[in-house]
Amino acid sequence: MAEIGRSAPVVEIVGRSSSLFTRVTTLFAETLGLSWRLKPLADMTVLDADAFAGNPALKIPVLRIDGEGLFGTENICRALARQAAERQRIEVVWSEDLPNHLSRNGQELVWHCMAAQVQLVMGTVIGGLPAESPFFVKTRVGMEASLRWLDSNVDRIIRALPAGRDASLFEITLFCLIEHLAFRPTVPVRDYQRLGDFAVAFGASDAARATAFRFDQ
Ligand SMILES: N[C@@H](CCC(=O)N[C@@H](CS)C(=O)NCC(=O)O)C(=O)O
Repeated sequence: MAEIGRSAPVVEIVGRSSSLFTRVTTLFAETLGLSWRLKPLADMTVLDADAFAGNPALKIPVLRIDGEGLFGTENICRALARQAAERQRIEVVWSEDLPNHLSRNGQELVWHCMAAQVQLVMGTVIGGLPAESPFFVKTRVGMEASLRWLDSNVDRIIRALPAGRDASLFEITLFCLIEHLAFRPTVPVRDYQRLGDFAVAFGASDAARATAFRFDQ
């Protein structure tokens, strides 16, 4: 990847440094050389949309941009990429650029596992609901099968990504998922050798280190 310079204007993301979806956006911003700051949401359990920067779904992250809140991680990443592209040419690989059904399935399963991880954390860890409930058992079974699938296919998917990219949504979402499973364990990850290798290699970048999960916000 080419060296990307750092921008002057600061991008504000409402979220938490412990949040899986927030990390995708901060890692995106960092990778694309944008100066960003996190406006922490103090309590994920509040029911007031104002606390979530106006997001009625009560979800983070939200990007504050043009005097408005932009909801949804992929929307935010695209807005960040547009901002970065105003300064220099960048190559980002989005879902529509994935070259085959294998890689499109891979992106779908990453998004699925991310949503499942949020359900497990919000339900069993923060909500204190029983982990043996059939709802959470099915969530874990589906997630583990998806992780096995990703472990078997990650190398082929990454090999098929366009060369010369500055970033890909697939790699950034997958990396954040694998790291979050280690940070907030819900299903065991030690058996996924290829995913582990990918996360170690991807996590060596300055951008990954600068956005590490933390419990303090
Ligand atoms: N579709 C949303 C999902 C975001 C999401 O699930 N965020 C989690 C934090 S990682 C959240 O807000 N959880 C609070 C909750 O589910 O109540 C997006 O793409 O941003």
